[in-house]
Amino acid sequence: MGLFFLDYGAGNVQSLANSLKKLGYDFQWITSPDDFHKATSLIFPGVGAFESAIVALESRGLLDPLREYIKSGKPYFGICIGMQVLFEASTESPKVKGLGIIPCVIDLFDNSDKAVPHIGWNSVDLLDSADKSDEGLDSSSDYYFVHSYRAPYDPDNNPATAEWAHSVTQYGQEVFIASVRKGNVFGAQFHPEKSGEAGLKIIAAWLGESEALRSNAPPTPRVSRPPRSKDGLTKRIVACMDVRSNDAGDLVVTKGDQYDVREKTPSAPGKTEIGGAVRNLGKPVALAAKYYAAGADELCLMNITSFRHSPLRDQPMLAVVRAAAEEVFVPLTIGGGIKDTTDPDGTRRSALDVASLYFRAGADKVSIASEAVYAVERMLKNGGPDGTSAIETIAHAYGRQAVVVSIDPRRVYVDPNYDGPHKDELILGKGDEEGKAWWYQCTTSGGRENRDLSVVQLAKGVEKLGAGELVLNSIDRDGTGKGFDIDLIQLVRRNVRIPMIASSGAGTAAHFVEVFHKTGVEAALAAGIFHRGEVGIDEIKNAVSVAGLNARR
Ligand code: 1PR
Repeated sequence: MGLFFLDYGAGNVQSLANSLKKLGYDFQWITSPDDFHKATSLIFPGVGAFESAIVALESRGLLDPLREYIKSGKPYFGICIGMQVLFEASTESPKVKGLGIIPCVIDLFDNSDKAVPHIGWNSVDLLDSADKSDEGLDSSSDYYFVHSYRAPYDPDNNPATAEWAHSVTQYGQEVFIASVRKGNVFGAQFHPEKSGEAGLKIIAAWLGESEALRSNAPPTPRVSRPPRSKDGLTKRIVACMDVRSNDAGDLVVTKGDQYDVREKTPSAPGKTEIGGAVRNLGKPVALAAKYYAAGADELCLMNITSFRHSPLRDQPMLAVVRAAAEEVFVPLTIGGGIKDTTDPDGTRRSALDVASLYFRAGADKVSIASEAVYAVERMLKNGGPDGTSAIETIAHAYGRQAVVVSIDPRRVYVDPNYDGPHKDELILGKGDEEGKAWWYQCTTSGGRENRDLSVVQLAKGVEKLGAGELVLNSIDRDGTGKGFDIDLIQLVRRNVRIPMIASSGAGTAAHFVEVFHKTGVEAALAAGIFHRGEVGIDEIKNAVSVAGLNARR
């Protein structure tokens, strides 16, 4: 079978390649217009921005051959942007046009009642169709979505588009098209390659379906599907691995207390290192595979190693990402060192180049910490964004959903009558902390440097620059097991509309329920309790479900 992949040069196509490898299929890349003639099946796994995809296809002379291929009746499977390009256009990029095969314009989610982008695991409702093909989709499974723009499902006003709808999903009070299917065309807004075993089943079903079975059954009239009181988006449980080289030079997963990753006693008598040896909690790839099997909804690998000065020197970390991406089929975020760098041979690499290396290795999102602080400081000084920051350049190429900002704030205790510049963000302690007052200061370099920027200034600033999501750490709570810093998380939640991952301090399953109930964050992350085997991911999901919240099934 001539199975081909269309890669327009942006987006993480590696994940899908890994899925096919796992399922035992070989494929080739479309590199020139002629390849479309050789293809008997085509998958277009687009991730990122609509305009980047269309412009890249056009500049490589691939847009018209793609349209011809689809019209020829040969099997096509578009994922995310690979589905969206089938539409007329997207309000994301008014200057470019889509293929115009589906008569509808893709539009932005409304963020007045929910965080946008829509990131996470959501359920789908399969619609009845004349040919009865479910394409391996299952209404009792959840699938991974990551997008800000969607095709509305509106059979009353746009029946021609609704005819294409194969399944729908609800986010907030909006019902949108989750998959399309007609004749030789199948498309999914979600990412089967990142949707665990349920997603692999879809890919396997599509690859296994013979061409003869791709019927041209008459379109089925669609009925409206009014929004239900609650959508199916699940609260994500994220496992984070801080990775660095230990004193023997091996990359290990480590974990600090308030960001100090060394044992409290020296590694050997007479050793002169400050503190003891770097804590070694296991091998990154083995732990990633373990957390995937245990049901983690998402994984983070934070590169906190000391040699992340250049991508060339970062080959061991890239190898870790590559190997982890072959084992896990849920989203993988890579952080640490996403900035402009210079290789030892003098080659300059932009933050976008560095991020691209990670995306190519299998990362789905990159996480930026120190550079995000500097970018917001620059923006505040210059009075606006200038388009050059890592956040802006990476979001432009890969879409804002691929850019996470990791925030490392620390409490600054002040007099309760404090009247300084951060007085509007002052927290007055309650309970055990009665009588104390503090604000949250941003830091860089893993908490080593304090900056004159508050957590609210940073969060609002990176949202403006185009970040798609926040990981909100707390240096004070990190590794303590005392629970998430609810005051901090509520403060930031009130000030931004992008999704947030609460981090630092988880000690029990009840802490997850507390943070979801009290702050409404979309996801919560832990490290130490997982590495030490103290709390299971299933135990947390169970507690979340019992508390009446959605957890991935
Ligand atoms: O500044 O863009 O190069 O990114 C560096 C990244 O590395 C930042 O995201 C920063 O948070 C992280 N980092 C740097 N130094 C450390 C360290 O520990 N010495 N790790 C570090 C931060 C915090 C979380 C941790 C949670 C949950 N680790 O990642 O996983 O606090 O822990 P817990 O559940 O055990 O409480 P740049």
